[in-house]
Amino acid sequence: MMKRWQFVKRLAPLMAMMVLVLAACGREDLSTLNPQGPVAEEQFGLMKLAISIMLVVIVIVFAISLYVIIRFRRRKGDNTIPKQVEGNHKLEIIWTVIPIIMLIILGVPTVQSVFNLAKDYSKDPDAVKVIVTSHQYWWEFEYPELGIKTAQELIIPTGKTIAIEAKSADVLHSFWIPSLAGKIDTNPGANVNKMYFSAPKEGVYLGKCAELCGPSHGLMDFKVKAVDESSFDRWTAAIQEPVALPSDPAVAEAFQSKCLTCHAVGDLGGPAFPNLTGIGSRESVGGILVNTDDPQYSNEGSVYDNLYRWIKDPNSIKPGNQMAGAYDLTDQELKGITDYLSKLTLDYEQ
Ligand code: HEC
Ligand SMILES: [Cu+2]
Repeated sequence: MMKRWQFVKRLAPLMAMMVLVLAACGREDLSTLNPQGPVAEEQFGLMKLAISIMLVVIVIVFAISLYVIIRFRRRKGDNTIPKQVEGNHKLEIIWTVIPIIMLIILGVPTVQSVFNLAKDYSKDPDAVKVIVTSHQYWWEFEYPELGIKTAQELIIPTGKTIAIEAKSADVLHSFWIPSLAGKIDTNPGANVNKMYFSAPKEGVYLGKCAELCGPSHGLMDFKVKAVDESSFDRWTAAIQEPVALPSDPAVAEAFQSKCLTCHAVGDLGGPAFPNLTGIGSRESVGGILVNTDDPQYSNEGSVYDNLYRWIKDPNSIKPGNQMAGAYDLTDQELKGITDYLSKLTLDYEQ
């Protein structure tokens, strides 16, 4: 008996560590257990139901086992063989019927939710439509009705239904915002997957690629930023404004010939790569370097620092990304472009 307690004691630190590790995941809101919108709440409800049913089963089975083990244990000096029993109709019916009832209790709401969450809002005039295209290793967000294309940060108005149509530009990825909605695969080719969600509360929600897609799969983060409707309207207007080139002609030249060959800012440049309009006021650079001056986040820095790190050596941040090695910058060009981009902000929040 003593030994067993020591075993539990030894296990305790490990358990405590696991609690800490699991709690640390919660900091970034990468948890389905902290739903922030109706879709995630519905999914969480199903999880709770399934876990409750399993808990009831576990408790009853363990209680019966314990009772039997103790009550009918072999006592000292008792060498008789107990009565052998084979088959019991009553018991067999009970342990067949109870699981069937449990499966019905679990199955009916599950099927209901499956249909509920498969609703198609892509033709709903009140919904905000977004075409999501995944790339190795970034996310493109197009608002077809507003004529806007942006990247890495999905700005949405609170309370509105967001109708997502998702596809991939290269390999299979999966679009997942744990605290707002379940995930859907983004497929290469013509196959478009749909889902919807909404965020009643303003805030920044972390999104992830949930399908192993290459060496930087684990870094393929994005943000969903929910703002009130008037801020959203200001954002949609601001992001469509023309943008001026860097004022220093040498920096402007470098930016045009080395960056705008791929990227767009305002009405300049190409549409195929992440649109950098407003990059200075985004929550992150590359979806993964969080812009903050809070020393609590050790791996992150100010917008300027993050842009500098990224532009200087994108491969060191996201190995194998498509920008790596595409250009050479002098120190002066690097600083000039970083400074320019860090001030390329959109003023839409109150
Ligand atoms: C060959 C095309 C290409 C060129 C040239 C290029 N980039 Fe990029 N850039 C990309 C791609 C692709 C990404 C997305 C990488 C990822 O996250 O996987 C990116 C991402 C970025 C990001 C992060 C975007 C975001 O939404 O957070 C910044 C900032 C950036 N590039 C700046 C620059 C600058 C400055 C230059 C010029 C010095 C440049 N890029 C040149 C293709 C290019
Ligand atoms: Cu991916």
